[in-house]
Amino acid sequence: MKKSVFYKIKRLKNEKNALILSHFYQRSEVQEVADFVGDSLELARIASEAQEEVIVFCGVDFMAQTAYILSPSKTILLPKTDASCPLANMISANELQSLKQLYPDAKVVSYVNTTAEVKALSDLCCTSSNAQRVVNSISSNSRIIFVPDKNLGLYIKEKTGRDLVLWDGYCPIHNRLTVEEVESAKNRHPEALVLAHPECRMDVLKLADFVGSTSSMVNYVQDSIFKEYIICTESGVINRMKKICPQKKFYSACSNFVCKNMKLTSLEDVLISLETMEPKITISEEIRSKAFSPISRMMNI
Ligand code: CIZ
Repeated sequence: MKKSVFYKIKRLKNEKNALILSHFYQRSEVQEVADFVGDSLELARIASEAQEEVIVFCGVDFMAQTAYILSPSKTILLPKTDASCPLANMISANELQSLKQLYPDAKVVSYVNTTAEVKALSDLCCTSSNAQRVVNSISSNSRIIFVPDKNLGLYIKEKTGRDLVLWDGYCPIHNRLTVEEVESAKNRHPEALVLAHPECRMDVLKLADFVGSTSSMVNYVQDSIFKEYIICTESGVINRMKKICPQKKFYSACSNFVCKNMKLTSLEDVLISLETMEPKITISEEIRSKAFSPISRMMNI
């Protein structure tokens, strides 16, 4: 940990009345300097309820955009503008528009990992922790377009029995985890429970003892009496688990379970962002207000 940078950030944060939010997948030192560490929705909620007018969002672009959509009067800083989510970029607004034309009566549920423009064309948003509830909230007569993650979509399809129209999007990091890798981790750690994120492929999910979002995995390890876990999601979340359960053991399901976009933000970037009050997230009011509706509908479910 670069101590001088860390303390400069803490000082500047107070001077500028800023709040630092970090996603679970960020570098450990960035999680350490943050006021809150969480999933994208928890962080967007914290941002909207915060007294501070400046939010430094350490995550990827769609997360900072979600915070802006909920709190447009605040200054939302994303220290690295090139920190983007490959999954969110797998469907464009034009592609969703074309899909909607094929199924004009369908309701559109878009995963929170989407651009503001895609959210603006959606009826409801969902996260990996509430996708099942969101889908179940839609009348059983309605067809549902679910974008962009096909793995999460297949999992929700199985859980709800609903006939979802899926898109061929995926998180390249979760999607590349194989059954062989999980089985090899299980052989090395026979006492460990397997916790998997629903962005993993179905054959991997079948091997899991628990499937859930990052926050639900963190809550699970905190509440469970088991001592060892194989974690099938981006390895950054293991920092958090070790911090809250230092007596338990956590193993990444494979050797390089790392999202390079999530690891782009360094402590120096956080400091520069606080010094310059840049780069700021902005979204046109037309798109922001349209994107607000599906997020707020989700929050009311
Ligand atoms: O919504 C999030 O924060 C993501 C990307 C994953 C999760 O499961 O929390």
